[in-house]
Amino acid sequence: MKSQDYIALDNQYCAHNYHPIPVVISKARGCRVWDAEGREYYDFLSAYSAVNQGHLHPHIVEAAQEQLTRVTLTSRAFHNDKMGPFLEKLCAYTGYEQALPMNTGVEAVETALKAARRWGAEKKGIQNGAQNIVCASGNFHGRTLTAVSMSSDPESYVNYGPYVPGFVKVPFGSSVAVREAIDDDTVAVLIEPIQGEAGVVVPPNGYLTELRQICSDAGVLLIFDEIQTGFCRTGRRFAWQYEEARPDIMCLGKALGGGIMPISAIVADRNVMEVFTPGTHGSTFGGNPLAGAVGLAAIEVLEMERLEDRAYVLGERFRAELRDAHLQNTRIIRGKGLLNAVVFDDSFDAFPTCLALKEKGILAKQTHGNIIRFAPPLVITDTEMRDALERIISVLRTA
Ligand code: IF1
Repeated sequence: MKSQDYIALDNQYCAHNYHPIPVVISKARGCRVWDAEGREYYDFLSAYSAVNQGHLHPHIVEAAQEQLTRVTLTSRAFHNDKMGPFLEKLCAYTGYEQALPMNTGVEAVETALKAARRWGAEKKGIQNGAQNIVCASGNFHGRTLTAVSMSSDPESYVNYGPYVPGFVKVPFGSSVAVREAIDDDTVAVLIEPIQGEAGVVVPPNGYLTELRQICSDAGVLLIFDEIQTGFCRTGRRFAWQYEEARPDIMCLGKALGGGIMPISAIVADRNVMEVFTPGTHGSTFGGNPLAGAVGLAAIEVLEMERLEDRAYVLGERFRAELRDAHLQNTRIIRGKGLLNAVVFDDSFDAFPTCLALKEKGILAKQTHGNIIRFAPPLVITDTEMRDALERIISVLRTA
């Protein structure tokens, strides 16, 4: 079959909950993908930062293949011999005492919110039902009813009511607004260190540190959603590590799965994690042995190849070369590490530019109409980056 045949099948049998770029990927390796006709592209989306280690990294594939000959799913009704070593590595890599393994990113967010609400009731004595959590306008935390109840993007929440109560939204980037929103019933503050879907919005320097101090002073939990910014994407292991702002809970996902399968988790110290007692939270697949083997290998790749350093250096070069190109209708070029975005004039529709990028062998996706996110796998080589930049600049020059 040809690409258009696959697209026709998708249109016929899949709900139309996306408007994809018209390309059909049938093979991938590293930072490159190939379509059904064998045409090659650079992947500059990385499945929304879930493929930081590159497509089909040999070390991760080998771990998956080995585990597929042993056992893949046991449920947490029994122990297995892969979850413990995986979570030991995850806790060492993140610097936290414990982890709670789930599957998708939004499940990690839901787990963090449940931990915070229960911590508030049981440790702070807040009346159950009165707990509130401060979040940021422009946030994206997933697609469940709780997550969209926090959203300020109508596309995410319209007609999905009634909404989950207990969230107080404040402008992103203002620590004063967070301090003023906290009251006696506040149990936590939930923030993305860089807002991905909002268009790679980087907060002012010091914002994360101020949030840490405000939460410590007020006795509320600081939760960072590092599902998209985590695991070396922004040039540090985690985006908050550009500052002194260690959160009480980190939500993790995407690249934790090594581009192979959904793996997510929250990490926290025991004083928070102990709110979960047997039977009070769970998941059929959370902590399964295949995820344990894959997640461990995914972290090993980040360490062995020091991908945070690579992301930092290549990201500096990416932004510098785009700025030096003096592209006429791009207003802002922003990001950290290899999580970057080009912001066009407000009225600009970036979808045709994404189509032109595709014709030049670059796969990227716009967010909110006038913003294109550029996020290649962190294993992209210097030569590949140079080639990709030439193609991107040649298209943006005529956008
Ligand atoms: C879509 C983008 C959107 C996330 C953060 C939690 C989750 C995500 C910071 C939930 C997921 C994905 C979801 C996907 C598009 C993509 C995305 F920002 F990455 F581009 F939508 F905003 N926290 N982001 O970014 O993780 O449950 O999906 O594993 O829903 O369209 P998930």
